This record gives sequence, C-alpha cells and structure tokens, in this order.
Amino acid sequence: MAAAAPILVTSALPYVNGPLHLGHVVGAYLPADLYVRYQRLKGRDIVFVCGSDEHGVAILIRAMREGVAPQDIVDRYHPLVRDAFEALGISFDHYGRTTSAVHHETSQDFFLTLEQAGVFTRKTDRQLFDPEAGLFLADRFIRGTCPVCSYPEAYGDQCENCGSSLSPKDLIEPKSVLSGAEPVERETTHWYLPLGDLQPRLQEWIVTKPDWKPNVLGQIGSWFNDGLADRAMTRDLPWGVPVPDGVEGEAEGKVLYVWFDAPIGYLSITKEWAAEQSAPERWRRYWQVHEDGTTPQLIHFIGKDNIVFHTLIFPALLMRLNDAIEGETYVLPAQVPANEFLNLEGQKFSTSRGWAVWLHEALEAFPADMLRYALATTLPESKDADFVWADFQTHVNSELADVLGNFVNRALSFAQRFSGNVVPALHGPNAADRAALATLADFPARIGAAYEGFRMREAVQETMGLARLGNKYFNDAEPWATRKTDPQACANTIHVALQLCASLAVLMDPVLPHSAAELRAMLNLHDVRSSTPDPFAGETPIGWDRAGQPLLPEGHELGESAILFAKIEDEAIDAQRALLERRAAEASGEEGTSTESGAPYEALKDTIGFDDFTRLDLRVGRVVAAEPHPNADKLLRLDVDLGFETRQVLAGVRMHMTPDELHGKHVIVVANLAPRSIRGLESQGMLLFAENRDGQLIPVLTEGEPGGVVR
Ligand code: B3M
Ligand code: ZN
Repeated sequence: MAAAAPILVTSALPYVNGPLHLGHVVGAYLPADLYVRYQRLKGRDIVFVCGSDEHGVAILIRAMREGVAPQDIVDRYHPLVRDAFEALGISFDHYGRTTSAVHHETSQDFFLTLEQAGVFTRKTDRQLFDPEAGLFLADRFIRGTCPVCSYPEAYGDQCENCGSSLSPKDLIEPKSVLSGAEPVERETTHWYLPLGDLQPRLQEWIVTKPDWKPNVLGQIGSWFNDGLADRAMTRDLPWGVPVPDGVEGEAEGKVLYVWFDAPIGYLSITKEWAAEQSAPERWRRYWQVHEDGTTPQLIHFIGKDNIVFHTLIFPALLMRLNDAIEGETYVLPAQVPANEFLNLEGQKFSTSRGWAVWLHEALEAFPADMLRYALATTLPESKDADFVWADFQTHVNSELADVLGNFVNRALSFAQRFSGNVVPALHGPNAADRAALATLADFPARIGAAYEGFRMREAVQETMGLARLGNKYFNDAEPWATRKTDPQACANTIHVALQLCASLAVLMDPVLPHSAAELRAMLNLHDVRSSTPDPFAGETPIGWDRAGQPLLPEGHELGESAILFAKIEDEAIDAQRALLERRAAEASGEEGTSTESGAPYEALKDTIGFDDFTRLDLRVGRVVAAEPHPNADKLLRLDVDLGFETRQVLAGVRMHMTPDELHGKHVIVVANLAPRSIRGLESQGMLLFAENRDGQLIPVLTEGEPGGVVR
C-alpha cells in the first residue's frame, strides 16, 4: 500500500489586536488541534502551522487610538496569544507572525510573480478619503448606519448585525473611524484580481468537493449565485507588506491587502518551520505535488466569516500562481472545515461590550483539559452554539469527574487493594469480560471515523462512550461481591477494567492531552506515540490503532494513582459569572450613558428637523409569510401586506426570533425606503424592531390596519 499523503493543517491566523477569547478557540484552533493530535497518534506525516496576523486595519485603528505604533500593538499581543495557545495545549509545529522577514519576502514574491504574469488588472477609481487624517479609508475605516437593518455601527464592507455585505457608499451617514470626519471621494489606483474570470474554473473545482461541510458549500453557492466580483489586492495604508519593488506604476505608499498576504502566511510559516528543522526545502513536501504524483492534503480550519477567502480567493491566487510558474504545482485546499460562531451566555461575544471570556484568564481559573473538554462538546460545528458557565460545570462534574475520573479511580484503587498494584492475569473470562474487550476493539476506528469526518463533537462523545462502557462494565461485574465469592472473576474484572483505562489513556489524548499523560503515568504505561510534534513519531510501538487491543501485560506493575479531575465548586462558577457581569457593566459605563440602575442606554443621535421626520413614510403592515432567507443565515424573508400591495421585506433578525413569531403580526414598515437586493433577493422596505435589555430585537407591534399611516 502506498504511504498516505502528507497533511498540512492550518488554523486561521488570529489578528493580534487584543487577547483571544473562547469564541476564537472553538472556531479554528481547538478543532484543528483535536484533528492533528489524532493524526499524529495514527502515525500520519502531518504539520500544523499557525501564527499571528499582524497587518490589517483593526491593528492600525487600535494603534492610532492608543497613539502608539502598530508594531507596538503586535509586539504586545503576539506573545500573549502565543502563550495562551500553548497553555491550552494547542500543539502547533510552528507559530509564526506575518511581520517576519520570511513572510514579507514570500508574499512580495508571490505578488510579483502574479504581476509579471499579467494576472492583475489595474483600476483607477474614486475612493473615500478622510480629509482630516489624510488617509484613504479602506473597508473597516468607515462606519455608518446599515441601509438594511439600520444598525448604526455597520462597517464599510459588512454589517455585523444583519450579515449583509456592503460597500462603503451604501452606508447612511458614513463617518471616518479615525477622525469622525465625513469622507470625501478621491482618485486612487489599485491592483485587482479578476476573480469574475475565474468563476467557471472555481466552480469546476468546487464540484469535486461534495464532502465539504454543508455550511461551507452553502456559502460558496451563494457567492457563485451573486457572481464573483474583481477584488482589489492592494490598499492605501501606512501599515502592511509594501507592494514590492519591481511593480510598475503608482505603487508608492501602497501595501498588499491583508487578505492577500495573510493566507500566504500559512506558506511562509511552513517555510520557517522547515528552516527550524534544518531542512529548508521541506516545506515543499506539504505544499506542492510530489514528483511521484503524491498530493499533500491542505486543510484549513477557520471560522465561518473567513470562508470566502479560503475557498475562493486564496485558491484562485494559487491557481494563478500555478499558471505562472513551471515545474512546481501548489496544492489547493483539500478540506476547509469552517465552524459557526459561539455565543456566551446567550449573547454574542463582544470585546467592546466587555462580553467575553478571555482565554488566558480562564486558564488561570481552570485546568486546560477541562476547558478543552467542555468547549469540544460545545463546538459550533453546524450551527451557532452557546457557552454557558453552568454547563461548563456540569460537563466537568458529571462527565469528566463522575464518569471518566470515577471509572479510572475505581479500577486503579481495586488493583491497588486487591491485586498488589499489578495487572492480574485473565483466566476463563466470562461473557461480559469478553464482550467488553470485543467492544473495545471497535473504538479506535469508531472515534477515528468521526475525527476523519471533522465531526469533533461526535469523536469526543464516542471517547466518553468508552469511559461509560467501563463504568457500566465495572458496576455490573460487582467486583466488591465477587472478591469474596469468586476471586478469579474479581481479578478478571480488574484486568479488563485496567485494559479499558490503558486504551482510554491513548484514545482520550486528542481532547484531554494533559490528563491522558497523567493517566499513563498512573498506569505506568510507556511507549505511547506522542500527540505533540515529535521527530521520533512512528518508531514507538503504541499508536492509535493498537489502542483497541489490551495494552497491559499480566503482571505489569502500575504507578501511583491520584484523582484525575477535581469537581468544580459552585463558588468558582459564580465568580466567573460575576466577573463577566462586572466587565460588561464597566464597558457600558465607558460607552453609553448609565442610569442609576446601571442599565446602559445608547447615546442620542444628532437632532433632526420635523421635515426630516415627515419624509419617512411609516405604514402598518401584516406579516403574511415568513421564512429564512435561502442564502443569508441572519436574514428572514417576509411578505408584508400593506393593504394596497404586498411587499417582500428582508429583516436581519433571524438570530432573534423564529419566522413563526412574526407570522400574522401587525408591524410598522418604513414604506418609502429605496429597495435593495441582498444575496439575490430584493428588500422593499424595513420593519421596526426595538431592543430589549439583552440586546434582543422585538418587533414593534400595532393594532392599526394594514396600509394605515403611522404618524
Ligand atoms: N486574521 C481574520 C480573523 O481572525 C484573519 C484570519 C486570517 S487567516 C489567513 O477572522
Ligand atoms: Zn445591517
């Protein structure tokens, strides 16, 4: 059999404009680490890279706000983020950063090769410019009111409230984030990737990926439906990878678009890793088709907001690079397992509202494995999920402690008390003993299939299933009774239970690497392959598949046992909740006007004249149909009866209510709003919603009749 192809796993490069929170962890990092540790235990040739994304507007804005250099910001957060990953046990082979010389050179070479092959088109057009700051205002530098849902803080490229993708000129009352000034238009030239031309080729390639996750294929489908537009690959910004020398034209002062250089970071970081191995050319083994045709597998773990960049834009760049070079072929991603988002106690994570659990702080309060386990059971794999502190406590106390920890503890303490802390011989096993060992034999393949299919939650559940099996087996065998009536039966129970523990000490390693190592020490079990980067991997005898067989020989001496998981007390959970509330209160105190009760209110907008108000035509409408928008997961599609006609209205409230909750309701409609098309459907008006204390939107209801004027 031919050796399996090498695998390169990447996790999205986090922007280092602040610390990481748990929402980040469940997107691109923890699932990738589970997958990689599993594959290492399988003995696969795999490299896992990540690093800090140190360019981009978010970092520049943060620096300008603080009055420091962008380099100061990334120098502050890069080590914090890197160390938090390490403390959580995210086992990168290399964690780099995009300000490195290797990265700048790699992305500049990439750009220059494409430029010299005539890939880019150059376009001069009018873009928004901040006259006070003296800078062009790319995407995130502009904020204003969303034309779709009226969210006042929408960005120039996207509304985070309703998910609509926007262009800065769509915004109502646009303002520069830098100075607050109203932007003006000015001419500038940029290098564009003609993505539209590549759509047929991308479509042909995507049909070969029927095994990609439905949420990923769904988004790709809607991008194709809307038609891919050309994308500027350069920006007018004072921070980023400079457009390389050798590019003709007005490249002065321009940098590469952060979404051009960041994915190339995966490549440059692999190069740095190879250099560190004293094998500077080894990166090719993971990025390029081998001479014998072996195609390495490139796997990008990301959050759902990064799908278009990883499934369409970066592959398009790689396709064009392959067209431009000879004798080398870069691989395109084999899989892009994107996760949905994690909420926190029922609300979106929000740094500005102080609604976040910071990873480095959580790790000070709880052992890494507890966080890994609870998060792994809550991964937003197919839909958004919610992290709740009370659930965290339950996962730890009633699963890790009561099931896994309890089983291990019972097996080891019986061995200590009744078999001299050695593995007793198995003689004449009964049906239950044989059944337990037979079921064990299936576990590596069963758990493995879930990992291979990127179903991490299922893999973790299956793993826990083995501990449940152990507990049940132990209970049913009643060794405390057989100890007196049938000593050999008791010894057999101890023997089988210890084998189950030993297999667990391997199979639970991807999700609970620290506890798995502790358990192996208690069992005195050595020679297990490492799930962290290890140059000697594959030479040790015990890998993943072997864990389906008994691992402990009879007479094997056990180590010293200890409690694997201490239960979490209520006080520790209360403290976390109180911390969260305090942070949120502090943040709202800084941002809005506070009342005595501490409830935050949004600041009042500028005064308008009566005439401004009367220009709005508000009408009563009755919702006669409501359903999810087929291509936008934050929108509902509604038919609203206005008496004189029925309108289709798109509302960005899918996170807040079900279609049924709106059906039949008499609502208030802004009836003279210019129509707008979003993801292939036209919205012919807007509904009014009011926010409750939790930031949840509630429709504004009326008893008026459809068509009635609201004044
Ligand atoms: N830094 C965006 C993000 O964190 C970005 C990912 C880059 S992956 C090449 O959402
Ligand atoms: Zn919006």
